[in-house]
Amino acid sequence: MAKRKFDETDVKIRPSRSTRPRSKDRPSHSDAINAFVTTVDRGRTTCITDDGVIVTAMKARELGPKSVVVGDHVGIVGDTSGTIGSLARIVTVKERKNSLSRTVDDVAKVERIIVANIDQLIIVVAATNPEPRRGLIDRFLVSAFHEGITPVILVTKVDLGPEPDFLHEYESLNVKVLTTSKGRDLSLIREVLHGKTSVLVGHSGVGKSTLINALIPHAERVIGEVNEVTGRGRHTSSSAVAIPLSSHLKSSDGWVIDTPGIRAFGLAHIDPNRIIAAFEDLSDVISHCMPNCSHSEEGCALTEWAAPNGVVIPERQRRIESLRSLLDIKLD
Ligand SMILES: Nc1nc2c(ncn2[C@@H]2O[C@H](COP(=O)(O)OP(=O)(O)O)[C@@H](O)[C@H]2O)c(=O)[nH]1
Ligand SMILES: [Mg+2]
Ligand SMILES: [Zn+2]
Repeated sequence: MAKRKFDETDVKIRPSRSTRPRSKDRPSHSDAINAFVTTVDRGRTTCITDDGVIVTAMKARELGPKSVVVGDHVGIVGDTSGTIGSLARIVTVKERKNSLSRTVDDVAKVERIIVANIDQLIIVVAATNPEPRRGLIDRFLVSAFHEGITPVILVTKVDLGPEPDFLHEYESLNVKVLTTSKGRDLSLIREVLHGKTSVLVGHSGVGKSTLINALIPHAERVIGEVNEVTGRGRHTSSSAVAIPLSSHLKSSDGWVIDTPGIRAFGLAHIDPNRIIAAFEDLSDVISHCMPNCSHSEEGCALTEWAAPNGVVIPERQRRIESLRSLLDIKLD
C-alpha cells in the first residue's frame, strides 16, 4: 500500500462545544447522479447513467466494505462525463430488493452476490441440443421464488424439435413457458422484457447470445464500449453484464443481464415459507398449517386443500406436487 501523505487538513482539532451540525461534516452528495451498474470487474465498475452515459467508477472509500454488483442502483460523483480514462466515484448504493449469489468456494460455502434488483429470471432451455434438464430448471426456480423474482421458461431451438411436454408441467406453478427459434418474431418476448430487469440463465449452447443479439441490435456495441471504458479486453466469460433494451441506453425500457458460465445460483438453505410466499393464493391455505410446517409433512394444510375430504382435485394436486418437489431440492 502506498504511504499516505499528510497535510494540514489531516490534523484533527477537537472542536469546541456546539459546532456546525454534524451532517455538514460529510459531503451530502446531493449532487450525485443516478446510475445502473452494468459490469463489475475487480475494482472497476461500469455504470450507465439515467441519461444513457457509460461511466467507469470506483467505490468511494466512505462506502467501506459495502459491495457493488451488477443491477445495483448507485449514486456517482466526480468525473461522470464518461470520456475514456475518466473515473467517477460511487458514493451511494440503493438498498437491494433481492439478489442472486453464486458459490465461489464449495468447501468454505462462500457465496458471492453477482446480480441484484432482479424482476425476472429467464430460464433458457433448448427444445433439444442440449436436452433440457429438470434438475437445473428446478434449482433456478427455487432461487427465483426464494428471492421474489418472477421466473419464465424460454424454450429455444423449436425449429429442431417440439418442446418436451414436461416443461408445461411448470405452468401449474404459474410459470410462463415461451418458445422461440432463430429468425422467429420476438414481439412476445420483447413485451415480457419491457421495462423490467431480467437475468438470462441457462446451460451454455442453449442460444442465449443468439437471442440477445436478435433482441438487442446494439448489444455488441454496448458491450464493446463498456470494455473500452473499463480497459479490459473481451468480456470475460464468467461475469454478468447488463445491456439496456433501449438503443438510447435509457433505463426505462428495461435491462437484460447475460450471465455466461453460471450454472446455478446458490442458496445457503431453502426457507420453504419464502418459496410459498411466491404463491399469494396459497397464503390462506398455509395459514392453517402447524407452526414451522415444512409443507411436505403429514398434516400440512396443502394436502387437504389438494384433496378435500380425500377427493383429489387434479389441478391442485399437480400444483402441490410441483411445489413440493421444489421444496424437496437438496442443496448439496
Ligand atoms: N437450430 C437452431 N440453432 C440455434 C438457435 N439458437 C441458437 N442456435 C445455435 O446454437 C449454438 C449456441 O448458441 P449461443 O447463442 O452461442 O448459445 P449460448 O451459449 O447460450 O449463448 C449456436 O451455434 C447457434 O447458432 C435456434 O433457435 N435454432
Ligand atoms: Mg453465450
Ligand atoms: Zn404446511
